[in-house]
Amino acid sequence: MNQYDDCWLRYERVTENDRLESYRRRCRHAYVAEKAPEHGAIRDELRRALPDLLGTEPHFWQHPPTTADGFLAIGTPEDMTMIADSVPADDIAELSSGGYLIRSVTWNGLDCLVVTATTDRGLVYGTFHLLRLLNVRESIGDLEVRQDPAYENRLLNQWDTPFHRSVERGYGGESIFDWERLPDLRTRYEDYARLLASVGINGIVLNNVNTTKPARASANAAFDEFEGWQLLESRRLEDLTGLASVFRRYGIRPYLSVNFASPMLVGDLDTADPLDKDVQAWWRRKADEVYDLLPDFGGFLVKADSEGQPGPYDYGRDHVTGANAIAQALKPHGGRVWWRAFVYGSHEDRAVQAYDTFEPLDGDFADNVTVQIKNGPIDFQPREPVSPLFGALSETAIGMELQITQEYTGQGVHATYHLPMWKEVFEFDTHADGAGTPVKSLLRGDEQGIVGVGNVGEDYNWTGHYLAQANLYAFGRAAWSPDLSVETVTDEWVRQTFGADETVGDVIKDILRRSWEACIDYETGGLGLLHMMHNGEEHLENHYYPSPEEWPGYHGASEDGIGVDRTESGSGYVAQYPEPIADRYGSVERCPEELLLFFHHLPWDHELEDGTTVVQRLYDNCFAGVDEVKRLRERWHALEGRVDERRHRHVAERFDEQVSNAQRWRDALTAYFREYSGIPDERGRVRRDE
Ligand code: GCW
Repeated sequence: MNQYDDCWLRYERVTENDRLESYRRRCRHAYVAEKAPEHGAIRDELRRALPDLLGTEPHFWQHPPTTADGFLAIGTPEDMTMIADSVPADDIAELSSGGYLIRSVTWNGLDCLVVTATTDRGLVYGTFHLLRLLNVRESIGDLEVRQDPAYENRLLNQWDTPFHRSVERGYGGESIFDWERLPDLRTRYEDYARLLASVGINGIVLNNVNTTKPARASANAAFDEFEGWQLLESRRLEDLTGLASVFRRYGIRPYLSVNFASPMLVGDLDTADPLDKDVQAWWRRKADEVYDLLPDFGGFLVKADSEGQPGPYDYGRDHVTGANAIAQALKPHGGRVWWRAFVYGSHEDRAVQAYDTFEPLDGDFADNVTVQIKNGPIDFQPREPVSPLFGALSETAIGMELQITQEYTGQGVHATYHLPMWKEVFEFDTHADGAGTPVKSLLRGDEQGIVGVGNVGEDYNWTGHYLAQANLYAFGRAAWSPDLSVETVTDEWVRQTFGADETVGDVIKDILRRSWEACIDYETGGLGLLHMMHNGEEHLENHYYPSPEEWPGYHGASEDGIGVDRTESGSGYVAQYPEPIADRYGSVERCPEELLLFFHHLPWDHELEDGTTVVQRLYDNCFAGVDEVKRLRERWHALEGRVDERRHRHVAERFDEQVSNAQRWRDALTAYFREYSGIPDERGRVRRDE
């Protein structure tokens, strides 16, 4: 990675003298365990970071140094007696797997720093945490950091399409995985593993959940021949071993998306019926083979009976039967099936489907099945209510799927920061266990966790847009600790990525903080409308441009009003929530304004709380969104000369495109609302579409 494109892992020379001196005293000499692959990764990271930060090569000692000023010691107490001697066993014993402790200690009269954990992976996280502290110039003279991840599973889902180098909904360029050349490795794999481990991600699903060509016409011709299921073939699995070992050094376990019909596609059976004994035996043999090659394999991710992917319905079976047939094969190896709840069905209102399908199955899934649920009931829209499945599946392990990539939020062009949205989701009170049961409290435990659909690709800056790197960073940090505030995470990212200049930091934080609401305003009008996107033929147009006329079912515009009635008189979706949520959303008066038209179909001139009509608010919000983006662009422009030219120009150009696209959204939406409602904008800004 070069200095512009190493995202937040930039190690710039410490110029503040007192800091430099104290960092050198404790970190120039290092005593690091040497037993596990993770220890090698730790040493490599120190070798990269310390010369850049401190201006001197680290000296690695084979035994605890006695002549140095002080030193950095990294290992478990079992690895090194120096650590066992300097940190009381009880302090370490309580750490969870993945947790770590960083402590300033005095040892043999020397000022030392200890990074310790109960697992090697914890040491990796602790090392990156320490480097983060150095990167943002924190004092380390009196450190006492204790961290345990909130969730056991913090997974990245790559929607990379093997053998075609493309990434479904990826806007950062082609897939970084060069499947044809495996087992050959690229240094980019290691850099990617470093980025992921530095924010605590511990598993990666290497391929797209769409493992066969969807039955519906694909929006991108390049997807038309993909055959992701082939990764389960023996020769392909063998090719994966080297790639897996790169990730293993960073504590990241490999996973694969598999096709439900694999026994027929990969094997030579003539059925994939989950109740068929040969099918079950086939899955067992395949799982044995996978674990033989990849001992730390995490499990299979399955998209079944959704968007053309095969599934148990093909055999008249339900999702439990389908998932459990695969889970039994992974069970002896400690592997897990991640079974997606993103399904369609007979319901006219798509929002109803996931709950309607999965809630009746609660309690029947095998204990090594995790049901993976998107944050909202539709599909990663700029804003949706939280899926009612959170809280409804009390007897089922669940995972929450978030989208890091900006499929519906401006793709690789718009600056749209997802953390504020995720934070809202984490904090949403499901009332599952009475008041005070936020989503974030429902995902703990060994079987559960957080999943993010990734946003990296071959682009030199990884994510297509420099500011989109923040979404990847924030995902990892939020999956590690959903309690961290938006302010804290954003501040960490900005300081590491753009340095210590406070003006720069403040502006970028402000841009990020405001970007999501701005996007909601110009892409939806902000009252809970969604999916007014163009489903264009061109890959990069798909879900990018406005096209409210294309999917009227999603927003319900008609001459008499707008919005979708999801109350009892409509699709009944609101009843999937427990009280008092159902009551709140079901009432026009009490429903929060930002979701009003998601739940209610209302007359265009319906008056909102402050007396403004629905249509006027939609107009106003669309205009406000554009005005906001223009302001954010100005703020960025003012950083010229304070941010390096390369990144400044890149983001400035993106902002120009974003402003013009936001205007296009505004004009298309407001003209559409004007046309249907017949009500002019009070402020005379909206023209009728001729
Ligand atoms: O929203 C849709 C996306 C598809 C995606 C699907 C899913 C991977 O537009 O590209 O397919 O969701 O989540 O399975």
